[in-house]
Amino acid sequence: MSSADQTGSTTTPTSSAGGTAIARAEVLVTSPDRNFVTLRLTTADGVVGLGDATLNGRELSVVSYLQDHVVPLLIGRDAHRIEDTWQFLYRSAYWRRGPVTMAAIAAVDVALWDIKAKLAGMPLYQLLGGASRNGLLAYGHASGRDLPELFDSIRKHREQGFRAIRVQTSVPGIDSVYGVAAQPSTGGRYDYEPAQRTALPAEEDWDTRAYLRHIPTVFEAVRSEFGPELPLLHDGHHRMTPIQAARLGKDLEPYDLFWLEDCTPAENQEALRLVRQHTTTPLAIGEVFNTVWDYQTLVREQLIDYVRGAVTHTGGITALRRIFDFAAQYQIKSGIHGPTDISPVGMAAALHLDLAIHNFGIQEYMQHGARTDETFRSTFTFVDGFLHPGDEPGLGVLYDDDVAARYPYQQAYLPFNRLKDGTVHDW
Ligand code: CS2
Ligand code: MG
Repeated sequence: MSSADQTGSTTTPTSSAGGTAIARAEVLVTSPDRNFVTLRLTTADGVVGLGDATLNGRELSVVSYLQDHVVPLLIGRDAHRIEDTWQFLYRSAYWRRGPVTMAAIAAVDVALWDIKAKLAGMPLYQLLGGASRNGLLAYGHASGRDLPELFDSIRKHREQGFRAIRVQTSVPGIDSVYGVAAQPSTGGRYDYEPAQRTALPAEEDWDTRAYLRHIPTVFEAVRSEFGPELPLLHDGHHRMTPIQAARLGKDLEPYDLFWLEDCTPAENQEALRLVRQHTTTPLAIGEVFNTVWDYQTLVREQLIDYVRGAVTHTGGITALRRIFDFAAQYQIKSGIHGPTDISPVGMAAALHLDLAIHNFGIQEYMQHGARTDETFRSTFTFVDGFLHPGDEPGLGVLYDDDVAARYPYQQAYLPFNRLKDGTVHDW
């Protein structure tokens, strides 16, 4: 059964917009290697646009938001009116922000940009101002349960062409740590996927003191094995307090990180002042944020160096572009979120935006599995460590309904953490 059948679709005749009126809006759910939610808009003239609406572990909430509340508003609207549609969806709901709302708006926004670029006969980045560079530096995810396994993973990534590498390892005394692949990658592809297809979320354990003691020793070993040149990144996944984050940033300074990501749960933006006062390790934040307001203090006070928002979770290209333009005034660069839970549609949107903006920093690239690539056929390339969105009109992604229909939705949860005494901790 195709996921379009599962969630239904709506078709109405065209309105005054004529051939560019949105005639059909389908919410598609498929689970090739993991769950993906895609919005497909079709104009009266038959031009198709795709938008990613995947919200890891909460996928069906966005399906409902789109299906029940947004699709009926889209039918008959002129697909050309991207800004007006964005403002209408954001303001008319009255209830603002939030990951479900902003993922739904993002899907509409990206699908409309896809349509507009196809109508213009240009790759989307041309409509965003054209290319500001030739290719996009990407970082891959290396991990290991111990140093030999980690070194092996770093070598495999370098063989694949990666010129920047995120490093995550197990920590002695903790059973299961964020970002460490359960088994070493066999085909060379990093296969860590935190969401698990289970009825309930898996429970993991955590000990911040053990982590803080261990991580600097890992980076010391990696630098002495691979030398000073290779850009190295690390993700703290929101687990530290500001003072703990300050200490880690300071301890990592000798190893010259490209960035330390999500050192604290950053809803409390002011808390980053304390981290910043103590360390020159560059900071990246924002994968769980969904509007410019989440960055207001972080950017204006230059408390971070990289904005990590995803096109998919930040209201689309229209909204993320504004966040980047705001950040640019403070010499803050982009580092768009690109894990496997961003679909190839969301990834393609990110690459078009990356190519066009001036303050591009780096792009996360985790690489989808073969079944996902078969479901979403995309034109983007990864050559010599650099990504490029390709030059097909639009986003450059095709959704194959027949392949998608083979992989029905499966319930999946992200794991969660408890400290040794049983207290729930940030994951
Ligand atoms: C992450 C993600 O890519 C990253 O930096 O922190 O792996 C994140 O855990 C998932 O996207 C959650 O959905
Ligand atoms: Mg992260």
